[in-house]
Amino acid sequence: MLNLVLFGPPGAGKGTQSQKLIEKHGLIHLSTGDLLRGEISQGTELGLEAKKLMDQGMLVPDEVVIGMISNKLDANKDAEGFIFDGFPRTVAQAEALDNLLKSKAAAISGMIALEVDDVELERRLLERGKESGRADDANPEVIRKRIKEYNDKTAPVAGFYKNQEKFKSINGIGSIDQIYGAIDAVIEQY
Ligand code: B4P
Repeated sequence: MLNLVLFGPPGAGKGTQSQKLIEKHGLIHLSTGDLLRGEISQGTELGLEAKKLMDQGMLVPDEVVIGMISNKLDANKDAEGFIFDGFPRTVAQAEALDNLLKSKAAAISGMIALEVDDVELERRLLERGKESGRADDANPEVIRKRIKEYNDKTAPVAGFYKNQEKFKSINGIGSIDQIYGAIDAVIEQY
């Protein structure tokens, strides 16, 4: 099984690159951001609670996203592998993911981190916000809050995978195809 964590700050290109990777490698794409937006659009209780936090640029509680991922793993028992996009976002989520995979005799193959500076992140997200209708992309203050949440709570997740010698970082600035090529070169080594 190939189980990849695509890592990076908001707007780094995780969702964009995931789309290209699933086409080539036949993996199941698990984006907690997409799953949460699905709950919001269906108007579920979970979605209503998550929306309040997401609109302020804050992370949703660990137990909510861990539960969603656990359900998706159970629903895709025969998958050849997964791309985890936007998950894990805290060390507690990373520990939970390791345990979930262990219980299925599987493990993370590696984490690939996309490195992009804050100025470029803000530019990309504001650009997307003009068309996406996403409240969290429309407001520079909310974008800065998301980047702060990333630095405070998510950046330490890199250390978790470095300790397991599963961490690789890539320059996330350049054309989408260039970056995809660099990611694919890392995947070839797994
Ligand atoms: P996500 O949906 O994960 O949102 P994101 O980080 O903004 O997405 P991503 O990084 O994939 O965007 P992409 O680069 O593809 O999360 C949203 C919210 O959900 C979080 O703030 C949080 O509240 C909540 N949440 C999600 N998961 C959670 C978890 N595990 N725990 C707790 N809370 C959670 O795209 C950005 C833009 O850049 C696009 O417009 C794209 O076209 C553009 N772009 C991409 N690559 C480019 C390139 N190379 N050059 C120029 N532009 C590029």
